[in-house]
Amino acid sequence: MKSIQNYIDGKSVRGAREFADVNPADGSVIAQVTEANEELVDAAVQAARRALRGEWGRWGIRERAARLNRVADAIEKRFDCFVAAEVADTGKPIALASKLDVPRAAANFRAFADLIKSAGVEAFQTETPDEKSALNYAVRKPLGVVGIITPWNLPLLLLTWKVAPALACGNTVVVKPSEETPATATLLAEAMQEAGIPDGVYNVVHGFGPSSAGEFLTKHPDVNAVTFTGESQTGAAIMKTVAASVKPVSFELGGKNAAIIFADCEFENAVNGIRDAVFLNTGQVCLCAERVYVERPIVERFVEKLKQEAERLRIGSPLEPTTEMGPLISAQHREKVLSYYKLAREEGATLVTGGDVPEFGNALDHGFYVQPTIYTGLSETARCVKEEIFGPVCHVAAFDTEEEAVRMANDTKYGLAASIWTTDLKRGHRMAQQMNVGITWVNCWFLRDLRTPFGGAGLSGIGREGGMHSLNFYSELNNICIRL
Ligand code: NAD
Ligand code: 6OD
Repeated sequence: MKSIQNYIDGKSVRGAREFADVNPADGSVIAQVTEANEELVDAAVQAARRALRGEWGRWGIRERAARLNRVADAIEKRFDCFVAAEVADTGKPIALASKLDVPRAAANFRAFADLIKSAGVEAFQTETPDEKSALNYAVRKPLGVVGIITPWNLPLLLLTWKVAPALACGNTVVVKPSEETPATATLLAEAMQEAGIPDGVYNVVHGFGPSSAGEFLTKHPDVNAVTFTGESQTGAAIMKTVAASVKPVSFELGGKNAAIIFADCEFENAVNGIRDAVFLNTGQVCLCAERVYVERPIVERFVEKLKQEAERLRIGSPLEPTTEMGPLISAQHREKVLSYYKLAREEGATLVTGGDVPEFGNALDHGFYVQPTIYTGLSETARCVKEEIFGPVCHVAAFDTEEEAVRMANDTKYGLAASIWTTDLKRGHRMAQQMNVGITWVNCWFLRDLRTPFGGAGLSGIGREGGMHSLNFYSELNNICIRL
C-alpha cells in the first residue's frame, strides 16, 4: 500500500497515526496518509522559520523568480504524475485535470514569478502645511511563515494559487492540504527539490481540521499569516483561532452563485456556459452557478436545452478520456448532496432531470456518483435556493425585469461570483456593476486572468488575492520617510 508522508525541512516525515486516502470513483483505498500531530506541525513551523534566516532569506527577487519558474518546469516535467494523482484523489475526469488543474498550477508559479519582477511600490514627494519636505516610499518585505489551508475540490490549483505568491514575496510556507486530497501537495515537494528551493521553505503537514494539523497550524504563535480556502463555517472557526494572536488572514469561502440569462443572449453559448457553470467538476467549484435566472420569454426553451445537455453528459470512470463528469469527493459529501435532493422534493420542487444516483453495474457503483440535477418551481426562500449544496445541481427560475433579476441574484448572504448572459453589452455592464460579488462574468464563466482581484463579499470571504492583491497580502509593506 502506498504511503503519503509529511514533508518537513526537505525530508519525508512519518506521523504517529494514519488515515486512508480514498478514490471517490470506486471507494478503494489509494494510500495511507500519516497525520501530523502538534509536535510535527511545530517542527514544520520551526523549519520554515529557520529557512527564512538561510539562503532563501538572502536571495533577491531575481533569484526567487527564477526558482519559481523552475518549479513550474518541474511540474510540467511530471505532468502525467500530477494528473494521475489528482484524478485518483478527487475522481475528476482526466480530461479536466489535464486541461485545468495541472496547467494552472504551473501557470500560478509563472504568473507570480513574472509579477514580482515588475511589481512597483508607492512613492510620494511630500510637502507638509508647515513646509517640510520628504520622500516617502514603501519597501516590500516577507511576512515570515505563512500557514496555507486548502480544500479538496481543486487541490493543486488552489494550493499553488497561494504558495506561488507567498514564495514570490520571500515567505516560507507550511501547507495543510485537505485530508481528502493529500497527494499533489506531497508531489509538489519533489518539484520544489528539483527547482532548488531550499529545505524548509515549503513544508507539508497532513491531517484534519479541529484538534488536528489544521488547528495546530492556525493557532501556532510562530505562524505570521494564515490564508484559507474552504467553507464559510470553517473560515469562521479559523478566524476565532487566529484572533488570539492577531495575524493577517485571507479567506476564500463558499458561494451560492447566480447566473442571469437574458432573452437576447447567444442561446447556444449561454446554454453551454451554464452547463459548465453548473456541472464542471461535478458542481464542486466554489464559482459554480446553483441559481439560474432566465428571462421569461426563453425560460422553457432554456430549461429544455439545459436538460438535454445534462442528460448528454458522459458520467463514468475518471480515467476514461471522454468522461465529462466524475463522482463527488466522498461518501459523506454524497450524503449531503442527496439530502438536498430529498429536501428539494420536500420543498415542492419540480424535478427536470436527475435527482438520484446513477447505476453502472461495475466497480463504479462503489463510487460516490450522483446524477446531474435540475429543479424548477422552488420559492426564493427555499433552503435549496439559499444554501450552498456544492454538487451538480441548479434551480432555474424566471424573471421579468432587470430589477427583479438583480434583487433575486443579490438575495443571499454569500457574494462570490455571478454571470450575466446578454448580447447587449451596455446591459451586461449595467447588471454586472449591481452584483454584490467579488467577480462577475459577462457571456463567460471561470475565465481567469491571474492578475485580477479574486475573492468574495459577505460569507464568501475576506480580502482579495490575485495579481498585486496577492503580493500585497503576502508582504509587509514598510514605508520609509526621508526628510529632504
Ligand atoms: P472545508 O472548510 O471543510 O475544509 C477546507 C480545509 O480546512 C481542509 O484542509 C480542512 O482540513 C481544513 N479545516 C477544517 N476545519 C478546520 C479548522 N477548524 N481549523 C483549521 N483547518 C480546518 O472545505 P472543503 O469541504 O474542503 O471545500 C469545499 C468548500 O470550499 C466549499 O464551501 C467551497 O465553496 C469552498 N471553496 C471556496 C473557494 C473560493 O475561492 N472562494 C475555492 C474552493 C472551495
Ligand atoms: O481560479 C482561481 O484562482 C481560483 N481561486 C478558483 C477558485 C475556485 C473555487 O473552487
